[in-house]
Amino acid sequence: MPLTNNKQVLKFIDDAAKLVAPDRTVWIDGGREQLDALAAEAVRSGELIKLNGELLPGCYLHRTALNDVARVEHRTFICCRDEKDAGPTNNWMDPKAAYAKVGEIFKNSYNGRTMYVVPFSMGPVGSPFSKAGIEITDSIYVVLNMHIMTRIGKKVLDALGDSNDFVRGLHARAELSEEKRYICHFPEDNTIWSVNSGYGGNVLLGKKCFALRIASYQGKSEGWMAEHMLILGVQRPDGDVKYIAAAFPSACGKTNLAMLVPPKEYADKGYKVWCVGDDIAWIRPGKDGRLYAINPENGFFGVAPGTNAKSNPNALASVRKNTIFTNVAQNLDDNTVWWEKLDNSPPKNAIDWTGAKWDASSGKPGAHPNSRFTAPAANCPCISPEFENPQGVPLSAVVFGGRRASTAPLVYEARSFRHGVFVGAVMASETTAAAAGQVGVVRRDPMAMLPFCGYHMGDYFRHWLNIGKGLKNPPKIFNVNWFRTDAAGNFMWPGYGENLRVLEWILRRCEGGTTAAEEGKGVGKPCPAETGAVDTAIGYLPEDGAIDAAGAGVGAAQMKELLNVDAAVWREEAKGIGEFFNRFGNRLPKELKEELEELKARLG
Ligand code: SAT
Ligand code: MN
Repeated sequence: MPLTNNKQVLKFIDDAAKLVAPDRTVWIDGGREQLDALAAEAVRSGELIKLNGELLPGCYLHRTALNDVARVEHRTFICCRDEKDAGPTNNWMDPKAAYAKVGEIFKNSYNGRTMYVVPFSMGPVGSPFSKAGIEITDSIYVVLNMHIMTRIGKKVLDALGDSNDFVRGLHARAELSEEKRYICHFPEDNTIWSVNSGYGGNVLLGKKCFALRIASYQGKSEGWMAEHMLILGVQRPDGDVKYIAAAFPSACGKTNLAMLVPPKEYADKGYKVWCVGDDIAWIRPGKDGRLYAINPENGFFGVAPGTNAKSNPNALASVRKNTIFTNVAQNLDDNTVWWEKLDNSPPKNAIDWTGAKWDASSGKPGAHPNSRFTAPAANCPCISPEFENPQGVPLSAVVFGGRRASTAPLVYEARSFRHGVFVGAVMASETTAAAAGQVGVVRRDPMAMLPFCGYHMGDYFRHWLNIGKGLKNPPKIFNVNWFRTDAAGNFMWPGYGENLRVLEWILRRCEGGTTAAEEGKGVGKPCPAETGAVDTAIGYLPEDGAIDAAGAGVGAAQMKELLNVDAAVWREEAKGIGEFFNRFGNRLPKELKEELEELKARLG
């Protein structure tokens, strides 16, 4: 039974059904009974394995196909009418050609299968930030993940009413063929087509496909921003909470930072960190001239390996119930799960992510490096009381960061909002297992949006600058690098909870600092000494002792190394930035060219 009379919704479902030809159609109402029945069916078919009901109540394990373990950027397309609008950093296909080509693959692909119709909301239902979508899928795994990651069911259709403002998502597992795998976005049609994959980032269409690629396009015309950012609140001893949004590429520790546990001395003083989101932020200018952010998701799709009691106890607590694990190892002795660095005692009697009998002494990993947990946000012990706030939280700071063994110091502050856009635009990071392809190669990843911007990246930079110009009280912009290594290749900064020491400096800087009148000029001004920063060629760096590093076991000499800005290395960096900028031709905002020239001049 259809759950709505909305004519455009019904037409979308009808057209899809004609194409994929399912045996039957099931509307997902969001009720517990239906979801439990689907989980039971998936357990019977082997799609899910039910885990130990006492130790991990409501939890399941899923293994993807061996060729289907990460996002596939080379098979991801932006299908807008004019190729130029996709820009130099996206793959492009003509929409007509894409509908025809991928339509052939979808044709009759649901034969013998059920078509699930999943109405979902990105953002709290009824929030002015929120947007509706409908995902059609033939996978129960997708339905159950969408239930955790978004708000689903009839309430979404009720809120949508007769409106045509919803994103149309169509997904089919088909044959899981790599050669015929396509993740296509039609921003001008509010449409996403994903075929031949069953992996999260390719098939949970509310996530990267909608909440970043389509939403970034919507935000450009509607005056808001969709960003690959975590959102966290730092509560200080006086009880005041300040919010930070931070962009890092996939698998660079966004979930860990978002759920940070303060070091003991900070906790004792009364510091606390609240998680609003770990991956995506939708950001709008508020009436007071500040930026406000919501997390459009309702759960966490986090990387499992490396998650442990030290790196992220809050994530561990979040995955103890009602969680779906993907591609981790299964401990057969107690029917629980395990992944690398969870602890030092891998199970003796286990099955690895490929489904084979596994012994840690083989040297092979038990869990795939991009194995994941899908956990409800409500499970997180530090979930922010503002998580459901339909108006979002006001941002004091925006942080960009990458994984770089050298070059980028532990932290620096942009000289103005305009300079901050430059700092985000030239971000670079080493690639990770979150996407198919080589790992550990440094690439430019502007604002961590390289794989997620649904339109021309030059226009995206322009949009950032425009948003900034309209703000009376813009957030300050920073860059961090937790991943700098010494000559022996060891990380120099301890990371995890100790990162609060850096966030604390960032927030102190947000209290002093520039005024709105100075914004947009792109020129540095001497930064007030009482706020603890020194003016350098690349931006403001913490002055000696401004960050309490000793408490983290980092001595003065090491801190000096962590904050070192090597002019020769940066002159090389500036060359690389120039080459990168050349790719955008005349769609690169002139302000960013000016920023590069000013950086070069400061470097000498
Ligand atoms: O695979 S996802 O795109 O969902 C997660 C990520 O890569 O950031
Ligand atoms: Mn991500």
